[in-house]
Amino acid sequence: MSLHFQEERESIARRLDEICVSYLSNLPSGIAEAVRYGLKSPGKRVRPLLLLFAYRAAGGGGDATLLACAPEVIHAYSLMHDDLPCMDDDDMRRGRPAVHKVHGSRTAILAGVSMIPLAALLVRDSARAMHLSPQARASILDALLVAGGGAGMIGGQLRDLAGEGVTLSLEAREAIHLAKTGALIVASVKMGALAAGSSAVEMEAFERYGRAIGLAFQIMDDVLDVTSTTTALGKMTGRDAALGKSTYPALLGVDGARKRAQSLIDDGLEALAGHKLLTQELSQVANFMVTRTS
Ligand code: GRG
Repeated sequence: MSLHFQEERESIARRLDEICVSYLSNLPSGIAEAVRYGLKSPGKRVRPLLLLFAYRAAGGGGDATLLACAPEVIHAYSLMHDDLPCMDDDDMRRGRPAVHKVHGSRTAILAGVSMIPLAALLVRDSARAMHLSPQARASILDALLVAGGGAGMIGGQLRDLAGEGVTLSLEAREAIHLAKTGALIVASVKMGALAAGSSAVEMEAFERYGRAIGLAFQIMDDVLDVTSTTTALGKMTGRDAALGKSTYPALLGVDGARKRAQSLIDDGLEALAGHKLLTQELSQVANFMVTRTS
């Protein structure tokens, strides 16, 4: 994993620790353990970083780390469910046994479901601590819940599963990526911008950036599934081919997929630059998304 953004990752890790202490006490201990295991395993924390960096780029000056953990909680639950035998059936995640391999499938399902209201509670409490208006709080919650629902991540996952063993067009694959992975990435960027009080025009630029880098991120995920190893990636590789998925590398070749991802990153950066919203952080995190090795 890259050493970029170490300070921000540490502040997110501290917040995740606090969340595990303060928010899990009313769950049965077995479920709380599974949530802790899934949440604190070593992820890249791309979504919280994007939220924090968008917040700062939009002029936010407060502490947005608690809010930044909300999309990470939704992301962590989606990984726990994605790995289940009835979904992608993966034994390894983030270099460790998947949650269901340690805690069992029933506990992994219940723990994952408990993380959806947990994310909403984090939005409620962080909005209060940041003194956000009721309107801003409602828009932030809306962005997160819509992205995590049928029009976003869940719908994308369903269409991804339905696409196994079926030859899809590039457009169909792009729509799946944008929903399954892109929606939560766009939401993270938008949540940061909304918390900082961005105008409608700025929100459009942030959204274009989020869509471009979200799609590029999933394209590179598919590339790494072909080019990396299980040890380097911390999860099983070669899964897409085994499941018969029409991925970008399958449709464009590895080089073609990489070029497409890079041109999306360029487009995302241009969208922000056009509105004087492009910071070094947002540029670096976008580039990290296509150069990462795990
Ligand atoms: C079963 C109710 C129910 C819902 C399932 C499983 C699911 C909904 C959705 C999964 C969608 C999914 C897993 C999308 C993420 C794809 C992706 C790029 C994952 C890897 O993200 P990284 O690289 O991972 O940011 P780290 O480990 O760094 O956090």
